[in-house]
Amino acid sequence: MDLSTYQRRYDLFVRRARALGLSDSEILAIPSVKRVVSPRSRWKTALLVAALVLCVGVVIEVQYVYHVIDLKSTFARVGVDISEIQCVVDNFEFIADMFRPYVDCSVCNITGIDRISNISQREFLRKYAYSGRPVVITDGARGWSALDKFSFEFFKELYVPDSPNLETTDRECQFFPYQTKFESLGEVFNMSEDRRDGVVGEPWYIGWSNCDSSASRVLRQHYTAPYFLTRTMESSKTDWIFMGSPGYGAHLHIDAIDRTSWQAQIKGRKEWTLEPPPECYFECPPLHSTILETGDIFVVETMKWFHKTLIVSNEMSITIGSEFG
Ligand SMILES: O=C(O)CCC(=O)C(=O)O
Repeated sequence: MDLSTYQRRYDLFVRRARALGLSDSEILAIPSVKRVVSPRSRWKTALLVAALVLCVGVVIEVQYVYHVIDLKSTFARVGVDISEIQCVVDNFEFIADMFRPYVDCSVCNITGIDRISNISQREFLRKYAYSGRPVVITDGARGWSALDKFSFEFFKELYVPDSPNLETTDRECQFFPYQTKFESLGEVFNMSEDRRDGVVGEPWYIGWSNCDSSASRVLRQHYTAPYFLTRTMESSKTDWIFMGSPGYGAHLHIDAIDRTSWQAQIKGRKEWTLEPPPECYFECPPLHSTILETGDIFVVETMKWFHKTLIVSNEMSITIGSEFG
């Protein structure tokens, strides 16, 4: 049927309705007439659904931020352990952020990042280990041969061709390309010397967790667990390495881990900026920052503080780190 046929039938319907004594407003109130006179277009319906979804999302997020709901225990009550599905969502940082545990906003009392040296294990334990208070230990890497030995070439030679670290398919071997196009550590080590040294191409920044046990043995010959950690706090056996060229670093993020991180600056200088988590925005100072010099160790709870980094030296930055708890 074409449009004019519809129009004729509609006019006929209206005439008959009037003849039956219905007023125009009564005719317009008939549902089928309403649909013809002001049809709700599809995009309006889609917009309505989108607005509804957005509102529900905002309400959940606000309730979460203000500690009204705890997604972890809410899911636990219906028998779902969300830490088990965490790996599925790890790459979706926004979702991972929603599943992180609450942060106790007592970190808002922290007014800056201390720089200290020669701290005893007892004092470290008392003041920094589990307090959420970030600290730089300026003699943290004292006596480590890593300071002389570690370089791009050192790591390139460390991993033999069939090392699981050179591929990204092994789940244990995490590789963070940040904003580069590298797909594996193997590709990083294949870059040209000019790209490596920042003579050509874009700056680069990558990180990886060592999952090669023979490489781990070699690495640990050049550094130990930091002197201020007690044996019971013992560092995890996973080493994290971050490396990159000047002017680049990690974007702002928060980690889905449950242990405190330490990171030693082995080469170059890197600025760390910390932001409180959103649930503490209104109570906390907006941010803290510090520059790690070669030989410094930074201790920070990266699951409490949003953090980003920037290499501020003219030379490449290399850091190595792990976790304790
Ligand atoms: O060292 C960096 O640049 C980033 C480290 C980091 O983001 C982390 O340990 O979570």
